[in-house]
Amino acid sequence: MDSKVPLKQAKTAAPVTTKGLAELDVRTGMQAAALKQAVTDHLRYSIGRLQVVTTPHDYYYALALAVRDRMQQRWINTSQTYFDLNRKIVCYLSAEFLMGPHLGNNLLNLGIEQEARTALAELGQDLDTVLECEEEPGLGNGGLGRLAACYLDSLATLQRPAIGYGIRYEFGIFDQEIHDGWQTEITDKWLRYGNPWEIAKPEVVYYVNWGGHTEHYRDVAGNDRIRWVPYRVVKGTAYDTPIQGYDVNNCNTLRLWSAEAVESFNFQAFNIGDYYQAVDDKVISETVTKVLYPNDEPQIGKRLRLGQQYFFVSCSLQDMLHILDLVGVPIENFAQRYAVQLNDTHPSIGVAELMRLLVDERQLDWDKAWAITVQTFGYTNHTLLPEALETWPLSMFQALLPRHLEIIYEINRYFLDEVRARFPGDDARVARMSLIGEEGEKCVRMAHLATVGSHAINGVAALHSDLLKASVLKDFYEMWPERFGNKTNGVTPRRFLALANPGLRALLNEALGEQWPVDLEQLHQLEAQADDVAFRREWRAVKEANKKRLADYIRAHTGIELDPSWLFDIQVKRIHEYKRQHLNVLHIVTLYRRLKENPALKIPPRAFIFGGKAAPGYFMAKRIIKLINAVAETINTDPDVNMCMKVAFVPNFNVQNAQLIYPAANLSEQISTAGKEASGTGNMKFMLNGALTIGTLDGANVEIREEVGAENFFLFGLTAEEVERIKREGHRPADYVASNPELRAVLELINSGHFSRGNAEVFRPVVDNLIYSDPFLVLADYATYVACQERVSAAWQDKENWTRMSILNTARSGKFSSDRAIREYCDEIWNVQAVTVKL
Ligand code: F58
Repeated sequence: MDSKVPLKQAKTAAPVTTKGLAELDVRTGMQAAALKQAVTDHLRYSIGRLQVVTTPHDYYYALALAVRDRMQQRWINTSQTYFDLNRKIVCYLSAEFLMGPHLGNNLLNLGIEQEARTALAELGQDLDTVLECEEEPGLGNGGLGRLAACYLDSLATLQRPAIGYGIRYEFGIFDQEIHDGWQTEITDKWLRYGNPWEIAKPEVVYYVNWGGHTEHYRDVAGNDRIRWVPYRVVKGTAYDTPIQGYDVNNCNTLRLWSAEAVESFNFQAFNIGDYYQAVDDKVISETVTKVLYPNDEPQIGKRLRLGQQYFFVSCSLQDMLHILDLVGVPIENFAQRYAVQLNDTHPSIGVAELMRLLVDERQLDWDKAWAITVQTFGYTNHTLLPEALETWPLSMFQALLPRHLEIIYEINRYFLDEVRARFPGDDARVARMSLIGEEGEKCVRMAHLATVGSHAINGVAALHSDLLKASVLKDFYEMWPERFGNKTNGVTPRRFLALANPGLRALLNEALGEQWPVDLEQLHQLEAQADDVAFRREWRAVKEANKKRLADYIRAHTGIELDPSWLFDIQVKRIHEYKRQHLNVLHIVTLYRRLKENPALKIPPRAFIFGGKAAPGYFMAKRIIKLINAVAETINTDPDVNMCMKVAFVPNFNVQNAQLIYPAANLSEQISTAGKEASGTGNMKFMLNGALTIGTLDGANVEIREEVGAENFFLFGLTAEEVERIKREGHRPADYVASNPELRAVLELINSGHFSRGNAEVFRPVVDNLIYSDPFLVLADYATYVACQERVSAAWQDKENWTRMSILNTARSGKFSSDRAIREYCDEIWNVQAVTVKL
C-alpha cells in the first residue's frame, strides 16, 4: 500500500459541497436531467448490471426506483402530517386490491411523464417499451378488487388520510393462455423479478393465533376473563406501497400482510424431530398468504380462505391499536380515529376480532366495546347472488377460531333479544336474522355479522341498494332503516382516461383545460361541442387511432387481423353465466347464419371482441370461452362472412391490456340478467372513453342511461322485476325455442358440431343448459337483444350522429368518477376530512 495515502483519510469526511446538493437532487429532482442521472445511478448501485447486458426491464426497475425515491418524501410527510394533526383515518379492509401497473400511474400523478420520456430517450430507451415490462400485481379477481384500487387513488387525490389493508399474495390471479380455444391457467409469479414499489417493514409485525381452545381465568382484580390458548401462531409482516395522489403531495399507504412462521430455525438446538417439525411449521404458516382464491370456486372446505381473512384482518386491527398507543390516544376513542370499511364480507370477521381485542386484550367491558365496534365499521355489499354470500360451517369455524365463535354467540344473544323485543312472537324472523344458520349444516352467516356490526351498510348502485333492502337484507332494513344507504361505484379518471387514452386526454385538455381529471363534471362542457363538425372529426380520429392500437395488440397476441374502421363491439369482464357472454355469442351466430343463408345481405362490418378469465373450476364458464374461440375460428376463416364480421378473444384480460381495450370501443356490452350485476364498473370505463352502451336495466347501467339520456343508450331485455316474476311463475326456456325458429336454428347449429370440427359433444352442455334450465334467462332476452343490435347497426351507419352520441357519453360520465363516490363515503359514512400535506 502506498504509505503516502493515510488510511484515515477516508474517514475524515470532506465538508458538504455543492456536489452533495447535486446528489440530493438525484433522489428528488423532477427534471429530466435529474431523472436521467437517477436511472443511471440505480442501474449501477441498485441493480448492478453491466452496461452491455442491460435490458428494458432493467430500465423499468431503475426508473421505478427513481420514481419511488421521488414519492418518498411526500410519503413520509404525509404520515407525519396525519399523526401530528391527529386526524381521523379511513382503513379500507379488502381481501383484494387489483392495482394494475404502478409506473405509468405514478408518473402521471407526479406530473413527470414527459420528463421520464426525455430522460429515457437520452439513455436510448423508449418509455412505452419500458412501461410494458412491468409485471402487474394481480392481487384481485375483478370488479371488487379494482374498485378498491380506484378508491385508494381517489382517497389520496382528495387528500383524505387513508390506509388500504390487504394480503400480499405470493401468487395473484392466474395468467390465462388460450390453447386450442380452451383456457389454461399459469401461476402468476409476479414477484419473480422483485417488486420495486413495496418497502418491507420487518419491524411492523403482529402475531395471529390459530386453533386451540379457550379457558377461563381470574385477572388481578378478581374478574372472570377468557383467554385463547392457540394451537399455532403465525407472524404477519407489513409490506408498504405508496399511493400517490394526483397533483397533490398526499401519498397514502397500501399495507399488505405477508405470513411467516414465528420461529425461524433454531439450528443449535434441533434434533431430527424438531427439525422436521420446524420445516413443517414454516411451510404451513407461509401457506396462508400463498395464493389468491379465484372467485366462483365452491367455498366448502376452504379453511385456508377463512384463515387468510382472519390473518389480514387481525394484523390490520392490531396495527390500528398499536398506532393509537403510539400517539397516546385512549382506546375509548378508537371510533373517533378510525373509520373501518369492510369491502364485502371477506373482512367481516373483523367485527368479532375487534371485540376480542377490546374485551379480552384491552379489558374493556362488553357494552363499551360493542358501541365502539358498531361506530367503527361500515359494510359494503357487492352481490345479491345467494351462492356468493359467505357462510362458514360451524365445525370449521370452531376449529380455527374458537374464541371468535364464542364472541359471535354472545353478539347473537344480545342481537336476537333486540329482534324479539322489536318483533314479539315473530320466531321465523328471529331464525332468518340469526348470525347462525340452522338449516342444513349449521353455519356462521358473514353478511349478517357484517350488518349487525356496522353503523352503515351500502350497496354499490341505486338498483342494487334497493334490491338489497328488499331481498337479502330486508329484515335488517326493517330493523334499522337509517343504517342503509347507496354509494354508486366510480372509477378513477386518472388511470382510465388520462393514462389509458392519451389522445383523448390531449383533446380534452385543449377543449376544457387541465382540471377535468380532478373535477370530472367539467366534461359536461363537451356537450356544446357535440354539434361541431370539426370537433367530431377530431374525436373520430382519436377513436380510430385507439382502435388501431388495439388491433395491433390483438394481431400480436392472437394473429387475428381487425380493421379499425369496423364497429368495435366489446365485452370484457369475468366470464360468468349471469354476465351472459353466451347471449352475445347467440347474436354473432345469428348474423353468421343470416349471411350464409343470404349472400346478398349487407351488414355494417363489426369486430366482436371478448376478454375475461373463468374461475379454474367453473365448468360452464370455461365452455363459454371455448365456444367464443370456436365461433371465432369458423367465422374468421370463412370468406363468405369475414369481410363483414370477425371475432377475437383477447387472452389474459388484466388492468394493463384493459387500458388499451376501453379506449378502443365503439360499443360496450353490459348484458347481464337484470338484478344480478350489483353495479359493474367496466360499463363506466367504456362510457368515459366514448363508447355507447347496449345493456339491460341492471346495476349502474340504470344510472348510466339516466345520465346519458335514453336516446343515447341501447336498452333491451327484461327488468329485474320481470325476471323475478318469470322465475317465480316458472321459466320455460323450451317455449322460446319452439316459438322462435331462428333461435332454434342457432342453437342447433352450435349443437351440431359446426363450430367444433364435427364434434357434437363439446357444446352440448352449454346448449342443454340453455334449453332445459337457462337460469339466467338468456333465451328470454334473445329476441329483444338481436332486435336491439339491429338498431345499433343502423345507428352506426350514421357516422356523424354516432360520433355525437359518443361525445355525449363522455360528456355525461362525470358522475362515475371514483372521486364523487369517495366524497360521498367520506361525508356520509366515514366523516373524514381533507388534510393538506406540505413538502
Ligand atoms: C363485483 N364483485 C360485482 N366480486 O360483481 C360488480 O357488479 C361490482 O361492480 C364490483 O364488485 C364492485 O362493486 C366482485 O368482483 C368478486 O370478485 C369476489 C371476490 C372474492 C370471491 C367472491 C367474488
